[in-house]
Amino acid sequence: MEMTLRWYGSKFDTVTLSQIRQIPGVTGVITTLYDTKPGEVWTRSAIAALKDEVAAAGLHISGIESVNVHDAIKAGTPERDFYIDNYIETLRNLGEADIHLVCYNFMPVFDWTRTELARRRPDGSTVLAYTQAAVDALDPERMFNEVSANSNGTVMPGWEPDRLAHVKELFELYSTVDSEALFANLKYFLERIMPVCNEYDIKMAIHPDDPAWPIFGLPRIIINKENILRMMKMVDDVHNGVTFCSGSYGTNLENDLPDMIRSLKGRIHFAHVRNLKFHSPDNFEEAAHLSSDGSFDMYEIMRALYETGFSGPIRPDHGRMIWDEVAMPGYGLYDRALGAAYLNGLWEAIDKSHK
Ligand code: DNO
Repeated sequence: MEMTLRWYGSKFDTVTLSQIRQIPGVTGVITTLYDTKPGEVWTRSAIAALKDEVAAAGLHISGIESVNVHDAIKAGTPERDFYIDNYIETLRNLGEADIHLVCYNFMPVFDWTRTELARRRPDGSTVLAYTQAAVDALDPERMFNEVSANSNGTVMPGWEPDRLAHVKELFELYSTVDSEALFANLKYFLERIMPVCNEYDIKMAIHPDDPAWPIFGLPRIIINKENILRMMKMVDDVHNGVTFCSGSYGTNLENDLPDMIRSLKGRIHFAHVRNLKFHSPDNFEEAAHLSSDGSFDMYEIMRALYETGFSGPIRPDHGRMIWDEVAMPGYGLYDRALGAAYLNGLWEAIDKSHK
């Protein structure tokens, strides 16, 4: 595996490349062209500039998170072929730039969803948290407003203000899309992009839906072992793979995370590893990465990745806000750096115990 950190680009991130360079064991970044909209083609010159900037800091691009999928593709509207052609062109341009990993998601309307961006924990840190009761009490528009108002002046991925303007239309777009239709639209998309992925050896890594169940009446399909195996089989190509995100699949306590990792052997191309602390099955918060701080056995998660021969990039995921840092919720420097060090420690111990 390669330890990496997510970086949103110098215009958007409070964390700098030179800070990332000093986290022990971190050699790459997972990045994006954050100001491109879903459906826009990523130009070769923009990709080259991003690559050069990262290289100048002594790091490299380990993968892209995300090339976002336009809602026309997810909803399967007549315009989808136009947007898929654009997506293919972006993939080709990334492949030409020697970039071989793309994380994306297939969640209708919303990306990941939390109901609190700064829940205080006993140690004084603040974390992202979720309660189903809060989602049930909110309408999506208010949710967008609250997220924008509480993101410390940053733009949260998936909660870009210009999406708010269209939230009603977006809901309308999906009014006839149930989970079977969403599966079919995903299959259509994957079948069309697989040739370019094969040509350039680009591994597509779908991110799970977070939380791993339908919200606001919208279908969600990348939620459990059964569905993800169905997806792997429906387009059975190694380039159709997975971002294994412990914090997203882990929102549903019925998901046995190490077992899921083992059953996806060879198809996990990217891993987000973080811990959650549950108060009840529908009230949880994002803990420090350590097993002892949350509800998951992080050693078993790392061991399953190790023993299935996982060789892709891994990144610590949402961190707590600690030491008075002001940053995008979940994406400060300090706690993610602690997370990277902890995950590297687990990996070293697992590696040595296997030798
Ligand atoms: C949240 C992230 C997600 C993820 C997308 C992938 O912190 O893990 O926003 O990047 O779902 O497209």
